Amino acid sequence: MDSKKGSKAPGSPDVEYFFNSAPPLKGRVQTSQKLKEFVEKIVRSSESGRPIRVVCVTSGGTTVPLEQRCVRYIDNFSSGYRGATSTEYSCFFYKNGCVSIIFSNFRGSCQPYCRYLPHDSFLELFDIAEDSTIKVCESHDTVVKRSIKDYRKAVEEGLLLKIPFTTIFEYLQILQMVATSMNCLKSLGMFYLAAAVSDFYVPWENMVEHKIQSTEGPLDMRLTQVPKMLSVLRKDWAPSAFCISFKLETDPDILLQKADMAMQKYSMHIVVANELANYKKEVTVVTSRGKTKVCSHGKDHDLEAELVDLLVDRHFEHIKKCGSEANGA
Ligand code: 9Z3
Repeated sequence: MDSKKGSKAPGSPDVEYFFNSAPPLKGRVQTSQKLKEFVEKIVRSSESGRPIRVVCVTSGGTTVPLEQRCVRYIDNFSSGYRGATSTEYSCFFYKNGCVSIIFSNFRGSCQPYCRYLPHDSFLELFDIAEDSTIKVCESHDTVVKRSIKDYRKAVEEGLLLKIPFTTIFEYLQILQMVATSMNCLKSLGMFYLAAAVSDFYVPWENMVEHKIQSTEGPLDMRLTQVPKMLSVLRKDWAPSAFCISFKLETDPDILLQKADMAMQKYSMHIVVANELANYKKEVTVVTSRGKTKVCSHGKDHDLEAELVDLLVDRHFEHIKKCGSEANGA
């Protein structure tokens, strides 16, 4: 694909180049203000003797636009179910009130507190009553009430902040903002990076403005590597936070080896390895201490329950370890 301005992305992945050349994040000022208020409230509560853990959950795929006025894009596989479900279990295992979640998800992907809602369209969910008002069908009544109640409670009590993204540019700019604003929470912060992040992208300045025309023949395109932001997150953005990343592979023979590599290369505390063919049934939690399999026990059982339970324990150990290191123990 020809460069619009004739400039080239660097051959090697480059963090500075990625951020400098990315299109400015829409609503950056508002998002930054919301984040500031959310974190400040948590810091105030923690100072008054109620330490609150904060988990940043990322969820869903990320798109890579091929045109600036985007008609076509490359996508990564993810429904957002794992992130949304894990958000709910985090509130449960940390106990509501002692954790707040920053949920950054792909627009349109699964949302927390919605997984028991029927997948039918809204047209199936509601009825028109005799007096012409809209009411929820009786069969869905309980589940809708529960979802609304749980969701409103989480938002009103300041336990949940949602920040949506669509493109890889938005995702990484948001991750940087969230991480730097969580840095003040030190080890109380945790990152649960379940979003499926593209490894390749077209730099904005190399992207054609208008829709690519098929009349120009077959399309040759060179994609640039997305710089590995996990290292930057660990080293610069939030060095004391507890970091969990996910590794998705289709080849079971390389999965665990790749997860080990990711852990060492990006200094992750935990890598959760999963294989596309059975990712809902089984994951392997990889730590420096060893590997633990977490499995689902049947159709109606989410493995995220055990997974989050285990991760919450590990986060508490991390907080304790950082506390004793700070006290010179
Ligand atoms: C995952 O592996 C998630 O578990 C799934 C969840 C995307 C499989 P769903 O959203 O699926 O419940 O439908 N996320 C992968 C994260 C990722 O892209 N990791 C990169 C990699 O594998 C490293 S950052 O290379």
